[in-house]
Amino acid sequence: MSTPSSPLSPSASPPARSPAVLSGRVRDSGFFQLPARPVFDAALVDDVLCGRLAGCFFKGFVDEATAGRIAANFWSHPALETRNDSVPAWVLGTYHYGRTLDDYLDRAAHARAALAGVFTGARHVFDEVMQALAARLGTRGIALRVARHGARDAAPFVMRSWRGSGDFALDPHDDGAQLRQRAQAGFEIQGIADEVPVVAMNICLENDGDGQLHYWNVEPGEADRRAFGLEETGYPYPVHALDGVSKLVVPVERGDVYFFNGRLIHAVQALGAGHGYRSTISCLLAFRDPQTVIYWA
Ligand SMILES: O=C(O)CCC(=O)C(=O)O
Repeated sequence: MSTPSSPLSPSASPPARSPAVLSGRVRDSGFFQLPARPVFDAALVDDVLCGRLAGCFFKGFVDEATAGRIAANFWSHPALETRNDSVPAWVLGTYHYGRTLDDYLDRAAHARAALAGVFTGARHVFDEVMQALAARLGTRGIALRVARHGARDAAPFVMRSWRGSGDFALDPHDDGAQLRQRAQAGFEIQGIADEVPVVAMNICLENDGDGQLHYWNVEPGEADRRAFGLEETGYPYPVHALDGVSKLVVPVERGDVYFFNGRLIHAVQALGAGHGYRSTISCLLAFRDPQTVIYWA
């Protein structure tokens, strides 16, 4: 998640006459679950990618020493950036949201060395997750690869620490709208069909506050987003528009790796007064076609 800052980017402000309540697709209780497991299980992630399950958490995937080392590498990295826009965060690497395609791909190429640097002296936990998932998908003849545009690769992941100061460190949003940004026409993620889950993957390296994941059982479609003026951003939905929508609130702890269908509205709770940081490595994944899953940040 990130924020548009250029004139090419859409406005994140809802129109004056946005409806009181957000409408969208509501799922049954068999789907709308975020089970937690003690051991990584790529079969569950496969279920999320295929739309059989909303999401899943794997507790303690990253040991304390590794998490601490990656977090330290993040905070001391010379390429660490502070965002002061409507999605305040510290960021290492880049993201496609709100950028023109050329700008994003240039940044992705430049970010590669910085991203490798976060694993100095530590397990490469991102590769571990992707290799386990690739092995699982491979048994079904499905390839897993980074998204691309011609010969240029997308950013494989981004590391960030949210620092919003209201009720949420990251406001309610959906991850589907960003596949429709006009400034990225032709990027292969734009070919992902509307009914295909867009799966957010997060690895939590530190969280010394609240920072729970709030996950609402509503998936806005294009018309629902349009009613709030959020066609290309999916961000931010006003909290009052989610009144009465059923919601899961799930603790996120250092060491967790978790996946969820980002087409449903979600947010990150504020850390709470006096608390420090909640830092994650993150990317999005989706079936591009029946034989290929792609990922990008
Ligand atoms: O940090 C999280 O748990 C969720 C992040 C998120 O919603 C996003 O990047 O769009």
